[in-house]
Amino acid sequence: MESSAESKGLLDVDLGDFKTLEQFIIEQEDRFPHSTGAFSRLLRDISLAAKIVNRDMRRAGLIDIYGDTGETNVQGEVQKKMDALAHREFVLALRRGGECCLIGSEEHAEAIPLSTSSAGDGKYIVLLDPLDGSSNIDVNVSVGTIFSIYRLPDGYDKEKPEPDAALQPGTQQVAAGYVVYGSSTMLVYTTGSGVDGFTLDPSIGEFLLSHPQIQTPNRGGIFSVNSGYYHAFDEGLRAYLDWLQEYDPETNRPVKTRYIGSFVSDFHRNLLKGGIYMYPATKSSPEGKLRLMYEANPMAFIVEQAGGRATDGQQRVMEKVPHKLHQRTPLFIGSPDMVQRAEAFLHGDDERVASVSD
Ligand code: AHM
Ligand code: MG
Repeated sequence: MESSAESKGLLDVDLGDFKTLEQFIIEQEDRFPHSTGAFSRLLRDISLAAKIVNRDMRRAGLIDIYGDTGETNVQGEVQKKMDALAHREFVLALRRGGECCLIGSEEHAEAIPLSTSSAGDGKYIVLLDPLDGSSNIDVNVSVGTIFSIYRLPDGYDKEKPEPDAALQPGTQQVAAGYVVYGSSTMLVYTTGSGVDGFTLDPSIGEFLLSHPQIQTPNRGGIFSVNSGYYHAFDEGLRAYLDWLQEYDPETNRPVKTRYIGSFVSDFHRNLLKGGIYMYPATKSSPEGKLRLMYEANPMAFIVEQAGGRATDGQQRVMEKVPHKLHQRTPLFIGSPDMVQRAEAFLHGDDERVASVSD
């Protein structure tokens, strides 16, 4: 006799054949015969910390972790309890794992050397924003973690790495990723062979491959910027924002605005749907707001691997030579045609503006 599941066609749906993040990483690693497994273990440590942060966040309203710590971080920004907690979880997981010898975190003034344990090789540097968008956390808006991974360069001692070992251009990244704690929790990362996305299945506590080989559309219908600062933007950018909002159905304008104010969430949506995210320089913040090393560079690596583009308005973000850990940068990132048009407007180049296809 036909079961009710069969009669509803449920068994045609593939409910179980998912690959876990760990299986995926091991498969990738098998492609490199000389790999030691250190990188796989490092990603495992990061994903473990992400699960712990996720767990705490899901209960944040029930336990006393909303609100501020009463401290300001190195950026002079009010530190949220969740910022401090997320920072701690990532540092603990990386220290325990032993594959990372130096951590740079938004929540700590200096890069933190980790004494490498016998557990691991300690040859990687991890730069991270443990909880991006945390000003949104008390009101239940999606936030995220951003991470960027480098190798410890030759000439540095992994037992005592100098903090400047972290100051490498984004082109040197070995991997980069983010976790978005949204309506579901997703981990998205690249090692330079495309971008893969994993969704956390809370019932089994595993990230499962749900978005293989993400490609961002060449153009999209969304722009994301804090337009409250419109009058602080330079002329070229204001012209671009005006252009996006003109009525011209033939070129699919006006373009919709979506701005959560949580970079990971804005970026994730635009990556999947197509769009541009901008955090430009303003008169009072000529370097913009976002941090080069653990916000802009990792997202630039991801977007480029997904077919997109990232610039500071003058140059490719990943080619910028960093001079300090908490350096800021203006950022224009997303679908390639949209970013190219933004660049043309920023340069006041009418010919280039006209040459970008709609
Ligand atoms: P944070 O790392 O301290 O959370 O700051 C970065 C955040 C981004 O997530 C977000 O896109 C931006 O700051 C929002 O800034 P603003 O409120 O100026 O628009
Ligand atoms: Mg941030």
